[in-house]
Amino acid sequence: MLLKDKIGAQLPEFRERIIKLVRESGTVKISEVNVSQLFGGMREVHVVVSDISHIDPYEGIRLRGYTIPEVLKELPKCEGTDFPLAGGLYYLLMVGCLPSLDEALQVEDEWKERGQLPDYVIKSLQSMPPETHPMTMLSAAILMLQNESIFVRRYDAGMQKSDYWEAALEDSMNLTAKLPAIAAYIYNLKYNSGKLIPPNPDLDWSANFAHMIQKGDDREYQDLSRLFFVLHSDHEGANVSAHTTHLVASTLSSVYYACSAGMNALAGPLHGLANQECLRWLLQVRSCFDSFPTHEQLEAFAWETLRSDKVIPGYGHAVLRTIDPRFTAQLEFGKKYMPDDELFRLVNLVFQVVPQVLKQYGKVKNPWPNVDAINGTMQYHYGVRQFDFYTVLFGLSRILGLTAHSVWSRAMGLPIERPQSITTPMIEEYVETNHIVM
Ligand code: CMX
Repeated sequence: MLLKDKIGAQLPEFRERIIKLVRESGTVKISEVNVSQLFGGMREVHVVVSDISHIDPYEGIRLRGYTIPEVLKELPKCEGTDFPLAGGLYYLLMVGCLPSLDEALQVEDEWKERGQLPDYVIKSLQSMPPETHPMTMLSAAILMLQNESIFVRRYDAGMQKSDYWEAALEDSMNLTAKLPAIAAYIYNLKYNSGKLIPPNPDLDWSANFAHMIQKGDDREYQDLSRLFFVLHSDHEGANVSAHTTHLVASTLSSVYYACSAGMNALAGPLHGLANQECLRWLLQVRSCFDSFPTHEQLEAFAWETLRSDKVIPGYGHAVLRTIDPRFTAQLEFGKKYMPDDELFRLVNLVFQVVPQVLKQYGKVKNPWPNVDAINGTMQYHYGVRQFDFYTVLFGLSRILGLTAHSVWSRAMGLPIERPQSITTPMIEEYVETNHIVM
């Protein structure tokens, strides 16, 4: 397999670098933690190593060193579209450098060979109550695939530690190959014909998802899928879903167990679910006014939201301190393909108004839009209007990053993660005995 060969070729030198770092500089301090950070969600504490991506607060995400505009420009595309192949993106995340078109297509072909869904997954999804949240279905489907784990089989047969990453890669390829069909089937079961639509072998991973939810004829929606899946693929290694996945996989649970856990984290309203909350908020704004709101009306509505002790979804970020470039990329798409769409115009107006309101509000560290401020609007325009499904789209994309982190964690031989907790009296005592003014 191409990815196996490419990763394998880097490993001897990479492992040497880590051994040298730990041997020669093992006691050098990288990060410290203070009392506010302990009670404040460990913001800015470096807790995990990952080379897949990194967020610069003022520039946004870099995937293997490339900014979002660079990734969109440089990754290979298939004929007839300006948007990258997910196979090329996966190569970039896994291998660390840009692939050729041929290499990107090899990953796509590998996915096609591994995409078949086991019958028991289909039947289990069918048996779930119709009101089940689609994220529950996604997480459950991934968990069920654990049954297929090559890692588990090889581990039980006595696999050596230095080979763990290869088995994790096999599982990752199988899981990522199957996930578009799973996500599409969840969509069809809940909101469409209920049909299991087979993938079209002539289409790439992203466009195939569009095809399997019966939007394959819409070239613009195919392109939006290609864009969306690149933009949401990774957001460094310590966000909640990535860190959850990493933590679970550090016990040598398989990629399936770990990614299912990661999806459960993504399902929270402060993380991936903000997607659906944001569109709900925009629709509330629209329904509140007889005609398109003015600047002043929207400003008053935003204040109303804040006064009722709610957050304005799609704005703010734990790490970013600038406009999310993933928001900007979709804004550009919207300007080109849906400039007159009413919700899209509303997204633009909110973008003009809300940052100023949040700045006046005072306590928000980042008043700028994150990617969720626009995601739902794009989908809504093309008729994917079931907003509880939006986090599944996010999860389908994020699986690329989660699995890349997992493979590399095993390749680096990282141990089980086990930080330590501390009690409140212990902190009080520590502060007291060190005569630190509280
Ligand atoms: N509207 C209102 N208040 C907000 C806010 C927003 N959009 N963003 C932050 N705040 C508030 C916080 O709730 C916090 O209030 P308290 O001190 O009363 O608890 C205060 O401002 C400071 O928060 P912060 O340090 O700026 O932000 P956090 O790192 O604590 O939280 C995030 C980050 C994303 C959870 C927060 O900005 C938020 O809730 N935004 C809206 C939901 C959203 O868009 N989530 C998607 C994020 C993308 C992702 O990671 O998936």
